[in-house]
Parts: sequence; C-alpha cells; structure tokens
Amino acid sequence: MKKFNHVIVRRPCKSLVEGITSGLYPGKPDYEKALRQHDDYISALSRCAVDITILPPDERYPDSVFVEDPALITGQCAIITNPGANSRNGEKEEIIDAIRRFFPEDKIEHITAPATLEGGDVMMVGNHFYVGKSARTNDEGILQLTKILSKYGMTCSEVELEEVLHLKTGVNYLENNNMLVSGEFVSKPDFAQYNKIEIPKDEAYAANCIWVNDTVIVPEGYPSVLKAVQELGYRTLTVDTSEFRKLDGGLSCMSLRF
Ligand code: CIR
Repeated sequence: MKKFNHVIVRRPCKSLVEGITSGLYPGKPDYEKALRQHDDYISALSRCAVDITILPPDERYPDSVFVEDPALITGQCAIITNPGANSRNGEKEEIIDAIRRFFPEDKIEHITAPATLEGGDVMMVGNHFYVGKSARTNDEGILQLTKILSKYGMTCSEVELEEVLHLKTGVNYLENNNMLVSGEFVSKPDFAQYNKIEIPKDEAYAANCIWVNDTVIVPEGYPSVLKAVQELGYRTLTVDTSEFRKLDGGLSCMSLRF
C-alpha cells in the first residue's frame, strides 16, 4: 500500500543545543551525534519509496529540525500553521517555499493569529484529523483548522491533552485501523474504535513511530514496541533518536510526509 510520495526534512542546526525542552529526557543534544542520527533517519526514509526534499539548517531556529510543526499537509491542501511556541513561530515563513514546490498557491492555507496550531498536535486518519488542544494549539487554532478542512471535505475532532507536549507524542496511527496509544490516550473514548496497541509506560517515547508506505519506523531501544509492531505484520526499521529525544522530539516531528 502506497500513500506517501514525498517527504520534507530539515537538517539540524548547531543551535539545536538551545532547543526547547521539558527536561523529561535530561541532557543537551550532541550536535555531531544528532547529525549522524539525522543521516540515519533520512536513509531509513529513503528505503520507503518516497522522494526526499532536504532543507538546509536554519541557525535562527534551534527547533527547526522538527518540520512537522510549522506545516500540515493533507491529501487536498497544505496548511501553514502558526506555532504556539514564540521561539518557533518564524519557522512558518521558512517552510513555505518548500511547500510551494508541491502545492499551487490556492491550495496553501494559513492558520492566523490569534489562532495557534502546531502540526505535532494533528493526527491524520484518512480524511479525518484529530487535533490536540495543548499549550501550543488553542481553541481558535482548532476552529480555523476545522473550517479549512471542511472546505476540502475533510473532518476534524478535538482531543484534550493533559500530560503530553503534542498529541502525537502519545498516539500515532499506523494505518489499517492500528493505533499506538500510551498514557492518557489508552482510555480516551476518541480512539475506542481502533485496534489499540498499548505502549508500556517505560517505552512511552516509542508511541511516536511513523508509518511510511507499509514500513513502520520505530525509535531504537524500545524492544516491546518493536515486537508489537512487527507482530502486526509491518516491515520495521529502527533509528536512534536519542539526541532529539532530549528536546522532546520524536520520529514524526522530523518530517512532513505526503
Ligand atoms: C518543541 O518543544 O517544540 C521541540 N523541542 C520539540 C518539538 C517536537 N515536535 C513534535 O512533537 N511534533
């Protein structure tokens, strides 16, 4: 099953070490190691039948490697978000040229102030989008997103977040009705209809896996999650993301897949 043809990533910048962190995973990222891990991430993606656009590092934005947040790409349109983190807000201006390579201007939508929204809070399940209300995504952001999606015949529902940074920090869809759920998402009625794969607490970070054309990329070092995903029948690849984890970043955060 092929769904994605394109991936956009941005190389980590040296100022990555100053990126935002909750401190949940202590330590400062090692830049050289982060670069090697990013190389490995790109090479895993290149094994999933997609073409990859690699954007240059942008030192002005320490968190700019996390390209998932300033844009959301759907089957019908691209949406430039309005990141809720002040230090990241300008990233929206820097992603747009890459988006223009794939979408005409009339298919590029914008979330605008006072609305805030980050792509990490949005999970696509077919033509439906779950959106987390978080410290980064506000009510107005959800409202604007809902209006944009409905214009293209797509739907949206809100999920209240209690513990995690972004929605996809804790829940990710692997297609074929399979959903990885951790922590607060295990019992949320929003996801009752899916085949839920419950992530053990000590492997919570690995709830953030990505499905790319029937391959699932799993972060390295999470054996129970790897086994569970393999038991679902997917081909798996693993990538070490330890340096990005120190900034609360996971596999989905580092690419736009469409
Ligand atoms: C941030 O706090 O914005 C970054 N340090 C991590 C962003 C992770 N992105 C994501 O979950 N989509």
